[in-house]
Amino acid sequence: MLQINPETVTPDSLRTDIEKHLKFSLGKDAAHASLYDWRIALSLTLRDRVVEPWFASTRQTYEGKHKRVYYLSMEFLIGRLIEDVIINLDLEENARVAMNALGQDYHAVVADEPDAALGNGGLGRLAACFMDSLSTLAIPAYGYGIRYEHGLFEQHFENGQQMESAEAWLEQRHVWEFERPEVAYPIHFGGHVRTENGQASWEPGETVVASAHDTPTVGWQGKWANTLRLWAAKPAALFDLESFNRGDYIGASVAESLARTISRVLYPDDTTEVGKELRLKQEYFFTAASLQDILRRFLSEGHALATLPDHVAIQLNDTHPAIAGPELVRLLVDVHSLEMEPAIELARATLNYTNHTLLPEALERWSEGLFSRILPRHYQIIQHIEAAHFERVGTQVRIIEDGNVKMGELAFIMASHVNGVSALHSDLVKETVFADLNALYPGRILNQTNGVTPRRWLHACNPALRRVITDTIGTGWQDDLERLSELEPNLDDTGFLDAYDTAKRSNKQRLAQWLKAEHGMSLNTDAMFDVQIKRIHEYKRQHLNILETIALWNDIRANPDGDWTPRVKIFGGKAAPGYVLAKSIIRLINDVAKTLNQDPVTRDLLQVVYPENYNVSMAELLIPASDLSEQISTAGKEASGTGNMKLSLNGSPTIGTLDGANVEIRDHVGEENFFLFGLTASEVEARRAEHAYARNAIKYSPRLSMALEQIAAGEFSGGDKTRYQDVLTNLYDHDYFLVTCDFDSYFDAQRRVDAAYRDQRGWTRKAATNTARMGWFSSDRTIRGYAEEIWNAPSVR
Ligand code: KOT
Repeated sequence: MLQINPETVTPDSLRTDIEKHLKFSLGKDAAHASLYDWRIALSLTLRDRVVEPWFASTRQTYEGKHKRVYYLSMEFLIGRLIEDVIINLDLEENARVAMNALGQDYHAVVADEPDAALGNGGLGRLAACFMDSLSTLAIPAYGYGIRYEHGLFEQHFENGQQMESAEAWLEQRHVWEFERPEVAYPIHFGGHVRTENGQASWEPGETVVASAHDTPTVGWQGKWANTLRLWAAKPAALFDLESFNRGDYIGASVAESLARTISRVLYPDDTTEVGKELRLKQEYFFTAASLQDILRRFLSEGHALATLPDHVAIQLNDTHPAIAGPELVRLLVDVHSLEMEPAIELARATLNYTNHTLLPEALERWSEGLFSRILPRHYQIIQHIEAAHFERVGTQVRIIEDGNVKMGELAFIMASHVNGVSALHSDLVKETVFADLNALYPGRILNQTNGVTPRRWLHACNPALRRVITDTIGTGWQDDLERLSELEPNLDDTGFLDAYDTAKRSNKQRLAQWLKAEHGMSLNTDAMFDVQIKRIHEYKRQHLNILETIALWNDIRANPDGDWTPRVKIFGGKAAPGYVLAKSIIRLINDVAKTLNQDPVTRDLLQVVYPENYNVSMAELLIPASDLSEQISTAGKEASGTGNMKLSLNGSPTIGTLDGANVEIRDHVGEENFFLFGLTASEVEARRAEHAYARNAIKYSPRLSMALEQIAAGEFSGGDKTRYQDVLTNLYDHDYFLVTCDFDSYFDAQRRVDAAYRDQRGWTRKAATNTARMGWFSSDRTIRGYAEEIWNAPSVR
């Protein structure tokens, strides 16, 4: 394990190297350098300091023949990479001093880096937190994914409506990756399978090349660095010279552009319906490239194939890489000449699968027709896998059924361990989607409750609170987060609570300044900041929040001199571009914001803001400034949540349902520091069976009725009575997510929040107690769980 050489990280050495890079890597002199130039020069300087620990880690893994973990994920939602390096190498202060000495504003330089938005939300951000923890814990690991040319779309609002535009992070120089032109694998699609003497061989119709790009991911204090290897699609033959010579200039580059299409864009759907041919190709593309790479590395170390599971553990991040099962079998049988049955067993012993959602529309299935056309050999192998499974346990559960290939069943059957992402979710996985498979393979399903990296989600994003914590309990909590419990004895200490409160206030001011500068919004920083940040989805119920906002507005207007608790409701999040109802909810929030923020009677008491284009970097500003965390999903629908953990950790108590990891958060922080409301998961199921449950709930709730009637009357849409017809019809007649049934309970919980917040000292104590008791939710704890219970991959430390 490498120790950073302290001489290479002084402000002077940094400054010298920044100037050197500016001159020799960018060809600029300081007088003419732009913000961008300074940022690239600083980044190259920092990158130089990552390379040594990175090499040392790779060397140590090879020499020690350590087991490696491979995390296969369609998404890695990393955000700004410069931050990871600065945080983990502890270079913040020295980099600031160096940049200041060069006449540059350090914060502006860091903020100039575009977010790497190679993910939609929770699933992708979890993968990024896991990479941070794997390196911090010195577990040899590779993340494998796709190097999308365009990450998640950019959102802006026109008349309150979401508009999307292409994101283009790679238009700027991306200095954190190392291109590896020599690491390239052919990836085949289509064609047919020829069988001779019982030997199958795949004669593909189309081939592209997967080309590797490596980003070092350095852990806390730079003692270990793993690799994030992202694949870009390239044509097998760069250019069709024959067509070009014939004068067919467009035809000459068709193959190239078709091939590149595969890694062109991230699909913008988060737990919503997917199922396009290109998506299946993307999934196979990165999975097949990763498996070839894994086997090559494994065989280069001289191991026998039969020992694969002793040296390799592969984790499938949901079913997107579930084709890994049949692909690994294909490589073992067709390329390495193993028999089918032992190949299936070997593959299973190597693979594990994490389920991240129970929502039926997000459970992947491909039509047999499409699947067998794109991957004919894999279709055959899946039939073999299914036959082996029947042989073992009987025919109750099929992989291919009703004309579909079901990826959840495939992933389950081909995994040695299947895990859910919170205690409640894992129980529901056992009781619902995989009840039958759970009975056939008892013990295969286990739980690993999600976590978040405290380096980025406390230390880096919240310097004010970081200082209070370190002043109180000393340093070392960043990689041992349970030490936050040492704050507990200070929870009644006036000095500590004052300092905690001051930190929160300064974070609120920082956010207000940023919102003013970037979005032209003015916030009352004395008000409670009530934050709901996440993808827009019916099950997350942003519409429950906005309905409560309307009802509160009505109450305030009826009694303007009442003892109200001033609030700013802050929303952030994107909707999948094809998700019509989610987009209506966005527009409704913006319409309500416009109306309320103009009301002279109420606007100092209740304000609604919705800055556009929520992303990781915006989350890093919002989370430390939040007073109240909205986690209000329909019970049973949010697999875990991780925003809930980040907010609570940063001193923002939760108002929430008993859903996902909320349940465990409440157990940890204590019920008096959590505002619970709503139906439980089993009550939700029961209520849905009742006749006219939504209309009845509306009828017996005067506040809800009034809010819905105001929307219907066009009160927020300039008299347009039809604008929110879809939202209203949905609530009255379908309300699958029980917004109406939970409304009163939610409204009451919010009034309990109001009362609690008026006792400022009491509130600060609740907030600080949240911080003190959230140590368990570090992704280091989660990764230790995977390492011990799933991967059998110890730290090399
Ligand atoms: C599913 C299909 C396509 C794209 C994304 C998903 C997805 C995302 N499934 N689950 N998630 C979220 O994963 C997070 C990390 O485990 C959870 O905290 C969150 O509850 C899931 O909604």
